[in-house]
Amino acid sequence: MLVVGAGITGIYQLHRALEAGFTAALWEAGEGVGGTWYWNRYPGARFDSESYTYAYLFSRELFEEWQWSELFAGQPEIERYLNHVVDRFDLRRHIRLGARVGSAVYDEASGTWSVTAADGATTTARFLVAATGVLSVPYFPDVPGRDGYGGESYHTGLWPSSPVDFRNKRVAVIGTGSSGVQIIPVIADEVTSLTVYQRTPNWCTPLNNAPITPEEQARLRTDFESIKQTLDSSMAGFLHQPCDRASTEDPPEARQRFFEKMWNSPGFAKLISHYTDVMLDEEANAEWCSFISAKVRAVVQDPCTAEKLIPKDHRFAEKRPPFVAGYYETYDKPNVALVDLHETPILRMTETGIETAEGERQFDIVVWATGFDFGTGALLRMGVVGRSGLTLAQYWADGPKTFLGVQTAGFPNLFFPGGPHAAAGNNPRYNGDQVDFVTDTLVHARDHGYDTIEVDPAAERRWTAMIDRGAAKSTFGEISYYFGTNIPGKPKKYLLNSGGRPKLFSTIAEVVDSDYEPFRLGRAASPSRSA
Ligand code: N01
Repeated sequence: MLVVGAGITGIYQLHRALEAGFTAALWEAGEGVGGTWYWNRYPGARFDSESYTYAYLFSRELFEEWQWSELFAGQPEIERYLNHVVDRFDLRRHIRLGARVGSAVYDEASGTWSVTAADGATTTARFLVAATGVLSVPYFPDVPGRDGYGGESYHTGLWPSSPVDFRNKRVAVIGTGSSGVQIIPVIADEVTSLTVYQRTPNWCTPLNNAPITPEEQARLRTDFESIKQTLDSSMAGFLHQPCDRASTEDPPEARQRFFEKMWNSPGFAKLISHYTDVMLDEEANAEWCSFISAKVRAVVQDPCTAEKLIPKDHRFAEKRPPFVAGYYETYDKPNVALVDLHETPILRMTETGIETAEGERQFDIVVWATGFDFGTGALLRMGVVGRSGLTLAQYWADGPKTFLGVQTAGFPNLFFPGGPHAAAGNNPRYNGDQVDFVTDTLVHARDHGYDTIEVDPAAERRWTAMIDRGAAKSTFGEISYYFGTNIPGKPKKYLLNSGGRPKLFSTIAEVVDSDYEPFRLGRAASPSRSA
């Protein structure tokens, strides 16, 4: 097996493959392991899922020996953790760094994949597992003159490994998604001036991070089994428990108290443990949004700036909401300015800065916090060619088609856990479920003497239709990058599994019960047949 990508999913896939007795190697484009947590090393990058719920759960010893310092760990600690896992399970000798896959071509006669990296290295694998992630291709908007800008320029998702010196610099940050709102408050005090270029404000609520106390560390170790059980079975892969009532069941004063409780709750509790109607009912959502707006107005002293920071075009959770620490407070600092791109759009980059309708501002550093080509970006850049010369780019020209978000018809022995049609929740939990399924499927094939496996097109059609039907009912709107709408020219298709984790679980159970009926198992150089 060749695994591509040494992020959370790829590392786990490599471990599971070796444990199951496969010969396995992993190629990674970066010069270190960690995937998202290697590339996104910008100041302020951190988890917004609780550290121990995002970490691996396959080894109790690992869980017990690694003590997270904070409820929501920062990027350096996460990168250290992933390096620890790689060494702890003796995976490093199977990993080749600096190997960006540029071509992967299926050979029907042998049932294998020929894989070539950008540096010319080649290998052949029977099974190719692209653990290339969903947020791994940074997006730079096509701003005229971008290449002619002469200052320092960084994308949050491609951050250099040597620290960027922000001291005494005039800095621009473009974009106010989860990455932008993390970096902005962290660099504001270091820089001479910070100008934030915001197109769409987000509903930002506090992350409420805290150190993990020694008592809490001890409790986590004792509770490992119950934590694991909850995380393995919960709908979105979190420990947060759903609320037992709708907002309409509480009188107005009690609602305000509950909103305050939500405001002070950690991270995603604000989605999962909120009133049952807040994500579904427009009025309930609007009342929660009014509560957040009042918080913003109370913090941001300049009323004009406060209004610009309050979303007017989308509900809470219509886009993936970011969680923040000291974000709104940043705009009260005298060296920080907000440029509303709806009022004054960017016209072009100059050699020294950014020109909008209000004129040019000069910068030493421009930070692009402008997001990613979500879901399909990395897979479509891997030069994947399946059976009969069909490219993945051709097959997915109108959007991804998958079964369980792990395989696509016409591309035998290729799997992509953690790719399009994957998680809608705490990613490592969902992606781990997919890795387990892929590994178990390959063990099943091996045990029955098969060496090719390919999903039946009918099963793929059913799964993809289920995703499209569910997308219409999703909390996320078409304004969200989950529909691919942030990338010009990308097909507007829902890129998560709209059936969620329960649908993944129930379909996997059906697959196993039916003896892998939705897959065609075969022997290379022999006609494929249904199992
Ligand atoms: O990217 P985004 P991100 N001119 O796409 C703006 C995860 N994550 O890197 O909204 C000007 O959310 C764009 O504006 P608009 C998390 O899943 C997690 O911030 O399109 N601006 C938007 O403001 C997250 O959702 C953590 O109008 C332009 C921003 O760029 C995902 O990564 C931390 C523009 C892009 O926001 C992506 O977050 C960080 C243009 N032409 C990230 N084009 C955790 O806490 C785009 N923008 C775990």
